[in-house]
Amino acid sequence: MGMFCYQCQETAKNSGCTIRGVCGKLDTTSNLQDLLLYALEGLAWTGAPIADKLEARYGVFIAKGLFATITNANFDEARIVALIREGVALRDEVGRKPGAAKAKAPGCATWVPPSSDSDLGSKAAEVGYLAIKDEDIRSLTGLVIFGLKGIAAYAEHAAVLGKTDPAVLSFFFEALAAVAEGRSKDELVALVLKTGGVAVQTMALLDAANTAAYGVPGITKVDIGVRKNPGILISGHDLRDLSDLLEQTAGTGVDVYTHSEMLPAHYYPAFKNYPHFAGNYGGSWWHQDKEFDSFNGAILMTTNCIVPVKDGYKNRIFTTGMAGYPGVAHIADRQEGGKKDFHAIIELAKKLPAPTELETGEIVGGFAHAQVEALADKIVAAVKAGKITRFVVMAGCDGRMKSREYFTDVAKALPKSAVILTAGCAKYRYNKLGLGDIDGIPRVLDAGQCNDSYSLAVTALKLKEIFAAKDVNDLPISFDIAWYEQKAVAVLLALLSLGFRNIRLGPTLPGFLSPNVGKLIIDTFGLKGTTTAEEDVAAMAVGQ
Ligand code: SF4
Ligand code: SF3
Repeated sequence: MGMFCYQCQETAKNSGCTIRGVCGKLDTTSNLQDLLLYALEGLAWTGAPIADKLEARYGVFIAKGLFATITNANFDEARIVALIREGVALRDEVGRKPGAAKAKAPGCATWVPPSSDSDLGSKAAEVGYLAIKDEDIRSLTGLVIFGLKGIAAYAEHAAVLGKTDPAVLSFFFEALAAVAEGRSKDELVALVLKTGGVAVQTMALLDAANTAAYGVPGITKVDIGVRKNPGILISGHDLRDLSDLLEQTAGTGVDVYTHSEMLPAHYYPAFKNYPHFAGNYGGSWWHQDKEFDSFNGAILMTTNCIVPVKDGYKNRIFTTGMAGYPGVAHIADRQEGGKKDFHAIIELAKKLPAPTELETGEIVGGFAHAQVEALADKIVAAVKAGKITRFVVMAGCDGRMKSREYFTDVAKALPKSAVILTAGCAKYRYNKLGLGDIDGIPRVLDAGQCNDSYSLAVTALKLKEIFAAKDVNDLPISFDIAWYEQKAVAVLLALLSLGFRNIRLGPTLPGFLSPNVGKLIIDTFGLKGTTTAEEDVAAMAVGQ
């Protein structure tokens, strides 16, 4: 049948997956995801003229729909089909009022889906990225859409905690309506920049939502060993799911462990009150095929990254929220104001053996902006004394490619006077190396999940203030970012919009950047690809 997807760093030959995703996504699933995007564009175009008057649920639905198409979030075609049909129904419910806009309705605004689900996929070839013939327009459109997907994930997490920002929700309508109508290169460049600004706003919203709900993260030691009780391993980014699960597992004899992107949950005061919140098990997302096996207990995926599920744990893994995988039990959404019902996973966990030990020891994290500010005096003194000579922001994602060993090599090769600021699952490339501390300040400061890259930007801006620097780029800060999926695209656009320049991005530059668009970004923002650890560490030492 064929497909085309080039949204992530592992895309085939850094140009596009065309037969089956490197991530395991089938061509049929990929095409349905393209069609979901088309349905969301239809809803966005129809609602755009009245976006600021629409109930928040329409914008939140767009966020959910976009979130479902993020790399490694949802492989379940039945769920994608249901979202397509709901998107079209919401579009028709909103209805564009006559005279609301002079523009001719694009196809997505009038498309009537066939009644049979099996006929849906064939439409995809007409609406996928390759339908845009000009490669620069396609590239810029991709940048907007992929950035928007990342924003959508963060907006959805905030919405789950009861926080929405009308400006962010309106932007989903504005941006997708623009994509539906088609724009010139210049207009798309402006839209890309605006997407970065909205990404900042959304991460700030989520930061506020998380801290309002669960407190301000602080320095925390997290156990990486195991206990003797049966356990549930929770992964992904959704803190409210964790909160409900911790509450419902209390006193059941089942411990709760985090995996991958859920590790930073340990830094929040609200979760420290649970004695059965045992620690973190294993590493980043792509190790799950082996680590879920040896965990022995039940597993809960709240968001991406889920990878093709192995038989060894197929019967003890559950998805919830926007995550999905065919044949895997899915835990339904909570009712308004209620809690999710984790009864089934808890009952299963009780019958399963305790986890097999992978390692012992502790890792330290919790350096979100408030905690770093609390340490500001110490940090400033270390900088003034020449004990800290450089901060290297190494936030982002992890991934399977061998070339990502680069990030471990950089961490090892940096001078002992360099402090690494991190967030996201990229941290697993160096957070267990034992890189030591500088006057009690750990050399790896983990701010949290990928969305907490916002915290790193706030920290950098705070340092600018403290050192009375004219430009944030005059500070001794270098950026060496690992990217993989579309949240990292949102984070990158956010950093560019905040004025950070000369960012290194690896292990490859995005395959969706056409030569012209790539050159534009390189020339305008000084973006560069990673080379070798030795070369890049030497360049960063002299501020390049
Ligand atoms: Fe390929 Fe990445 Fe798309 Fe998966 S998400 S199909 S690996 S480009
Ligand atoms: Fe990771 Fe999937 Fe990007 Fe949230 S868990 S950073 S890849």
